[in-house]
Amino acid sequence: MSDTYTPPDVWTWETESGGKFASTNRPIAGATHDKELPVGKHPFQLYSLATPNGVKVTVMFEELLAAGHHAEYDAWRIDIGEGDQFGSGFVEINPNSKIPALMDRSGDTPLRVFESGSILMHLAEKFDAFLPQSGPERTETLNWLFWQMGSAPYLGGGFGHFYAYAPEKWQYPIDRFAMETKRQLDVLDRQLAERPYIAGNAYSIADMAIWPWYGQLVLGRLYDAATFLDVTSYTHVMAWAEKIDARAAVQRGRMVNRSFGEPHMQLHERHDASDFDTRTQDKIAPSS
Ligand SMILES: N[C@@H](CCC(=O)N[C@@H](CS)C(=O)NCC(=O)O)C(=O)O
Repeated sequence: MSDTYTPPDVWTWETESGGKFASTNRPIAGATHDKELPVGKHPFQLYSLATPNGVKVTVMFEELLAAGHHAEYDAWRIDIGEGDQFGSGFVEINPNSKIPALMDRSGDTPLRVFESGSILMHLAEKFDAFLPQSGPERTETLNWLFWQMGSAPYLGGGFGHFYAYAPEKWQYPIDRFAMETKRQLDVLDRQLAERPYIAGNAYSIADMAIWPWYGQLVLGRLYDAATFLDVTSYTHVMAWAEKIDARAAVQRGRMVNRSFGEPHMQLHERHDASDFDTRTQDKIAPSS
């Protein structure tokens, strides 16, 4: 990394920084173009993409449905590579222009919910599921939910960015964020050595928040970094990740709003439970 850069007195936005996603990065908030969002027939309208933050919420919906709750939802795909998150309709729901964003239309007045942790809490409280109503178990679940919200940016925006997406490999940031990512994995490993799920004996929104990042990391699905980070040494995280991965609702949740990977795993939009059988990309756009 060059050691000759001297920051100017005032930073100005002059050039693209390079690297993946550079073309959509901007130093200003707000909409770049007018675009209304579609609205489907169900009480919950989700606007998202199958990144780890998006998967948290689609897993929650599929878990709620699997548990018998009336949590039917329409899931619309927001292509963040194309800048859909800067459309006027999306920005009205999430002024931070990031997926996932939810419109809860189940009440008299539509309610916007953004930030994946806020969405998980909102749904958990609405359906009284995957989050104890009170007591130490509730506090512990929220401890880990908020741990994830604060920690994952070091994994994604820090380690993932410099290891996989930056235009060049620079040792300083990779070392810094690999160290922090491994420390976080060790935090989880020690926690999971003592209990089956993150917050105790019950599967909860804390697992749903943490698994898409740290579970998928140790399963080798994030940044192709499993060997580099020696993930198999975190044996309790590995066992927990595999256990969660085997859940049918998790397998369905991973497919929703997904537009990469194997065609049979991609369900671009989800409007009905039957879509998993009939509307995956291998079925609606079979390669010839
Ligand atoms: N703290 C937010 C983070 C959401 C987030 O970073 N979403 C990313 C995809 S994983 C995104 O929409 N990026 C688009 C952009 O930065 O323009 C949450 O948990 O909901």
